[in-house]
Amino acid sequence: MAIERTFSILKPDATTRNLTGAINAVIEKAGLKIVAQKRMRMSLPEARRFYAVHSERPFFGELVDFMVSAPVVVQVLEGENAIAKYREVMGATNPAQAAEGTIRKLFALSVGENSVHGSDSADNAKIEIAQFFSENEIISA
Ligand code: RTP
Ligand code: MG
Repeated sequence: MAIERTFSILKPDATTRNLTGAINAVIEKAGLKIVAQKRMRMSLPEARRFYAVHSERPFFGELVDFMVSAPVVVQVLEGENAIAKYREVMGATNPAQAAEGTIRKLFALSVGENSVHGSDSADNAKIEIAQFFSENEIISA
């Protein structure tokens, strides 16, 4: 299996409840390596661009407002099969449907305030990583 990179966000509901370390522990325990990380405040244009695929969805306004409401931690995760593995570790979008032990089961508050984002494909991982990190900020070894 190939070593992949995926893009992760610890969302405002996680940072405001001081869960950065607790979530990172779950990520690392799953064998994913945090090869880049920064805490930042997302701007409105950045959030709109990031979630542009959802711009026609009824929850778009709410989603963007939430993402700019408090700091986020953006990350690049690396490991075997990292994209699918992180989706598994995150759990279902709606925490009520998330499996035991997943980040969303452990920490998420609701379908909106669901603690983490993870890329859903290799193409999107590339695009999302490039939106927030330059290659020299990603330290694999
Ligand atoms: P993400 O993109 O954040 O990793 O989450 P996901 O793939 O599991 O979910 P997606 O369908 O891509 O939706 C993106 C984010 O929008 C919010 N959402 N709210 N109120 C709602 O019905 C609703 N549906 C989705 C969630 O924060 C979701 O993570
Ligand atoms: Mg998604």
